[in-house]
Amino acid sequence: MLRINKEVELALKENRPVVSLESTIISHGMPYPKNVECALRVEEEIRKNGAIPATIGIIEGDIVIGMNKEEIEEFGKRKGIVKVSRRDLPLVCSKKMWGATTVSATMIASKLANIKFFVTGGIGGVHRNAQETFDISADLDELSKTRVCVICAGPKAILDLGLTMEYLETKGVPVIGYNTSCLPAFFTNKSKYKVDINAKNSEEIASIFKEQENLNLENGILVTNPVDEKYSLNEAYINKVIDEAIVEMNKLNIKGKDQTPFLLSKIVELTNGKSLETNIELILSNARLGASIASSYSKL
Ligand code: PSU
Ligand code: MN
Repeated sequence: MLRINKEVELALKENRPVVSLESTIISHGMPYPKNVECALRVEEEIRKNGAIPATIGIIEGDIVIGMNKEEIEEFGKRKGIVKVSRRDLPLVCSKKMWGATTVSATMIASKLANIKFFVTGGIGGVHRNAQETFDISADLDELSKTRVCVICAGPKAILDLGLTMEYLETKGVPVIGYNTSCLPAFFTNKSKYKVDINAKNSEEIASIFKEQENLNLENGILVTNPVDEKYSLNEAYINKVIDEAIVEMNKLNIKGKDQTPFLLSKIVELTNGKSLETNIELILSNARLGASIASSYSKL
C-alpha cells in the first residue's frame, strides 16, 4: 500500500532530514505547466537546504512517498485525478485510482511513513459563512489528531481567519509564527489575528515539535511563514478579488471539495497571474524553512 522511494527510505533509516509535500497543489491548485515547474523547484529548494524531499500522491491505489519527475509531471497534466482528503483515502486506494493528496491525506501518509515535517502553500480552514454551510476543511481536524509539523503561509483569506483560529484553539493545535506575532494570510504577510507564539529560528520550532512528542500529544502543530514583503499582495486589492470570486462560485452553485480549486483558479484569472507568482514564491520560502526545521530537528 505504501511505496517509499529508496532515497527517502534510506534517509529515514539514518535519521536524516526528510520533508514531505502534497500533490493537490499540483493537480488542483495551479495551472499546467507552472504546477510542475513549481513542484520541481520546491524539491530543489528542499535539497539545497539540506533535506530530502518526498512528494506524496496516490498512483493506481498505491500511496507513493517520494514521486519521481515523471510521476510529478503526470500529476500536473493528467485529467481526472481525484482530490483526496481523509475520507477519500480508502475509496481511492481500494479502487486502484489516482489521487492527489490534500493537507489532511498528506499528513496521514507522512505519519505512516514516519516523516515529521510537511511543507505546503496554504491550509484549508473554516470557510466564510460556515455557520450555515458547515464547510470546515478536513485539514483542521487532521491537525488535531495526526502528529506532523505542517509549514504553510497561513490560511488563505478565502476563509474566515478568525473562525479558523478559534477552531484550531478548540482542537488544541498550536499556531507558530515564524518571525511574526500576527497570523499571515497566504497572499498577504499579515492579518489582524495573533499567532500563539513568535518563533525566531528553526531550532526553536524544532524543539517545540520535540516537546510535543515528549508530552505524547498526538496532534500536529502548524507553522505559519509570512510571504516575503516583495511578493505580498495588497490586502484591500486581494480581498476585493476574493469577494468577486466567491460571488461567481455561488452563482455557479459550486459546492463541497470543488470550492477551493475553483476559487484558486478564479483568483489567478482575476489577478492576471499575479496571485500565482505570489503562490509560487511563498511555497519556495516555506520549503526553505521546512528543510531548515527538519535539519535542526535531526541535530536535537
Ligand atoms: N491552499 C492553497 N492551495 C491548495 C490548497 C489549499 O493555497 O492547493 C489545497 C490543499 O491541498 C488543502 C486543500 O489541503 O486545498 C483544502 O481543500 P478543502 O478546502 O476542500 O478542504
Ligand atoms: Mn470543504
